[in-house]
Amino acid sequence: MISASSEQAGKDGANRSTAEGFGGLRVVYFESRLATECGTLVEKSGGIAISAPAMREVELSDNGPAISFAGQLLAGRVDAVIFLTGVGTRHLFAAMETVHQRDELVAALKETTVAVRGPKPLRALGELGVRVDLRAEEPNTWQEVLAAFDANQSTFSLEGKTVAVQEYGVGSPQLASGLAERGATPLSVAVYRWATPENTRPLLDGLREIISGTADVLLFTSSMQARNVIEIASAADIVDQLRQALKEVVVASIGPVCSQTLDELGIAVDVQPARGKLGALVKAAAEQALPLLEQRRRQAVPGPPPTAGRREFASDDPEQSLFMRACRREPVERVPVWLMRQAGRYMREYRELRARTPFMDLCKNPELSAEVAVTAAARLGVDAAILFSDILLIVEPMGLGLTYTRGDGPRLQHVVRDASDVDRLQEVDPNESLPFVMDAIRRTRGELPAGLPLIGFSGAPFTLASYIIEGGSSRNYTHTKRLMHSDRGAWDAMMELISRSVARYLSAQVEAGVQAVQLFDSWVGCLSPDEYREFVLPHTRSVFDALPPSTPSLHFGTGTSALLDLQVEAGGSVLGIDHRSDLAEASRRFSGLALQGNMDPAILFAGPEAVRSGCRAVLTAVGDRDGFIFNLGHGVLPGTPVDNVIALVDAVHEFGLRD
Ligand code: 1CP
Repeated sequence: MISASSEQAGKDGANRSTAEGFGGLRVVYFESRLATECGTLVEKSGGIAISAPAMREVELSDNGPAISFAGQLLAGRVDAVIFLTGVGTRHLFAAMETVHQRDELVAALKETTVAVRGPKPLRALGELGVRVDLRAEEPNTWQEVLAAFDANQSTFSLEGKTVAVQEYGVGSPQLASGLAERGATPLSVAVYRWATPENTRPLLDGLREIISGTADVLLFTSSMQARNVIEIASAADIVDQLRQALKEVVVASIGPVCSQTLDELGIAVDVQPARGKLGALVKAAAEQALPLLEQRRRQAVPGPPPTAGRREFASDDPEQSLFMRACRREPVERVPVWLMRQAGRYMREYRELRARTPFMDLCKNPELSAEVAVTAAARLGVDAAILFSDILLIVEPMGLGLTYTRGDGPRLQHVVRDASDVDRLQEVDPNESLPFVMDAIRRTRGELPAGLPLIGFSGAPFTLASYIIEGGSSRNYTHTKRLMHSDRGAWDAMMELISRSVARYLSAQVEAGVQAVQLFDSWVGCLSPDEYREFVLPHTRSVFDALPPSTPSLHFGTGTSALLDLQVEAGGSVLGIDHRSDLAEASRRFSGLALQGNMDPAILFAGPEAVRSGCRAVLTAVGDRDGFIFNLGHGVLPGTPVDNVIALVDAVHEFGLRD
């Protein structure tokens, strides 16, 4: 279980079949005392648990006076109740409601005489549905409370009565002795504050997740949590955004009292279990969340996605699009923008699909992968779509076996470590063994607006080799470098086989209908320039040389400041620049080439203003050069607020205009 702030690791890792329960949806829960239990239940039901405690932890025993008062009240042993403060009244109810139903308490209070000291407890009782019989005059001190009883002596005499006094903070000894003087037995009901938590950061982080659209389900386990959520959001000045965002998530409430409070606060409840128990709440939410989200999506999206009209297409010919013209270094009216990993877990639409379908199934299902690619492009309003697939699918037909596991990311069943392993590697005929990719391209192309270009892609030979040898993600690439430096023959044979497969794969994608292709050499930055020149460059070059010359080819790597010249030598008509490289310098140095990049994807976590200045900095670095495509320096990170991504695309549309 994780707190809202620290949840990060493994979110983009694919998981196995999750067709049950929450299926990977992100569930924010506000429970404090039973936070651990709640988190475990959520995770067992297939959800990603995000703890956002909305109340300070209060031991049940601290509320002994409140609980024992409730017992006496329900047993008919209390004749009158005096409520002194509004907040105390609410806290008293919150404490009593941990054991009793509000309806019972309100009914029992009807049998007593209810007095209030001033307008605040009067309002609180009004909200709770409690009738008030006596009201103290201004200035609302204990004296006016006693005076109110004195004035109504004919209808209610204090003589011999048990009078409960709700006390909050310091008690009121004068009121107690005044009651005793009139023959009553005062019963002090001390209420401890069910305060907002001392450290509100996890709660605020949780609220920000909701606002940025990265949370899917909320679990409220008490009324006070709902009040505190609104109180904290108001104090942080995010209450309006929160209210707006609450319409998009599934809200689950533990029972009728909590639901009523949510309703009073203007928060619509979607799920309420028959039994007001934590387990029942999580179970009901897990069963209903996905169908509810899907139903909402269907209602909200008649036909094309709502933002499909976010951009206009100057032409129905993708070859004439801003993106393609920028690839060819022709003049453009505006800098085009698309984002690596623009479709992924940071986007709610994707998470909903993924909750039902394992990642690999998604990649192998042309309808679904087209839906993901088209939805992402439309939602963001970008100038190019990218095929939805993964660079590693090609290793499966090489005979290596591939699975995706949550947290660990991709895993290969067999790895290549020596020459005999290399001998067993199979070259890939993409039309035969990856036909679903070609189907996905045809389908995506058919569903995209006609003028919007579609980018195909593959892993570059080195990055694929690193997975093939390491068996998954790696930190130091020790096995890879060992093979590279110890068995040149095996290394070259492997790189040649991979390169031929990649070249055929990309050419088949072009035939199937993509307008451009990108080669992802994501991990090549672990090499020195000498290593790159010696062990990688010729192979990468063989891929670019085999591609149809009229198709723009984008060559991307990360951590490549020292390798850029060599990458240019290896080929590609557009060079990708990551955020750690100096874009202005690259723009001067590679004036004969189109460039793509390079805003740091982490800036997308810093809010719309930071995003706008990050965008301007990138555009300033390239000035008015022809041949520039706005992108990030690496892919969109998991957990990125989708609104900030949209703000970035909008900013490029605004600042990227050319004369
Ligand atoms: O839903 C899930 O849990 C799966 C997460 C996921 C997604 C959405 C993976 C697993 N791959 C993808 C899609 C993907 N991968 C796309 C298409 C989406 C888009 O761009 O809009 C693309 C282009 C990739 C490319 C990719 N996969 C790269 C190169 C890009 C880069 O970031 O440098 C790499 C290195 C991969 C491997 C991979 N696949 C998936 C993960 C989590 C990883 C990275 C693991 C690692 O760190 O080694």
